[in-house]
Amino acid sequence: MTARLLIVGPPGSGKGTQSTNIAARFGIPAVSTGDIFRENVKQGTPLGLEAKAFMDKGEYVPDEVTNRMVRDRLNQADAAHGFLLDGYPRTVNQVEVLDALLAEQGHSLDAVIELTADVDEVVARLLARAQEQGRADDTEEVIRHRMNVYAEQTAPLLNLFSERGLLRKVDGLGSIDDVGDRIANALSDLDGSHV
Ligand code: B4P
Repeated sequence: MTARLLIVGPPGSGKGTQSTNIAARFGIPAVSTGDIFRENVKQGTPLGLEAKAFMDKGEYVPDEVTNRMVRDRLNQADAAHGFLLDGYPRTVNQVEVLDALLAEQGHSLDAVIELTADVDEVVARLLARAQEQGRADDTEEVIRHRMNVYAEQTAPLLNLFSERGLLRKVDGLGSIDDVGDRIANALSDLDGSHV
């Protein structure tokens, strides 16, 4: 199946958690910019060294670096028939770069999933993750900063996707399975299935 999808939502709303299932259903790769950065940090690559300082503070990695990385990833063979982008685009500049890349390929987006969740719930989730995984950006202070960065730089993009008729808003509160079912319903016209 061909599908070009985005999943957008505040930190901790469940983007990464839901992405694998959605991507498997459509037979497309889930591309998480956060995961690619973390893998590079782990391997100690130049990209990882550059990204780490921003990530640890809860800041966005500069657009130029992020855009280059996504362009390379989407030009790989497994993304030729579609992709689910998790955590990209997050800024106006990133939207412009993605638009240009898709236009070059003669493609366009099919849908943008917006996962909603209130601040207290996502902070609680991320603090729970901090206990399990010890991510450097999961301290309460950095989490609250990431929420502010999201509100300032990424939330405004949702209007833009709404104006384009692409936005599918999904309640991210509840069990992981319930949220997964809601997403499946929201996308059912794209693959003809119903939950
Ligand atoms: P990300 O990796 O995207 O981190 P995130 O926003 O916190 O979301 P994540 O996917 O990890 O969490 P999820 O909501 O699934 O970004 C990290 C950093 O990378 C950014 O701060 C930035 O520095 C950099 N970066 C990434 N993309 C960038 C870009 N485009 N431009 C610039 N910089 C960029 O889940 C969170 C937790 O909630 C999990 O523990 C999960 O188990 C739990 N959870 C999920 N659903 C739940 C549910 N229904 N109930 C209970 N718990 C749930």
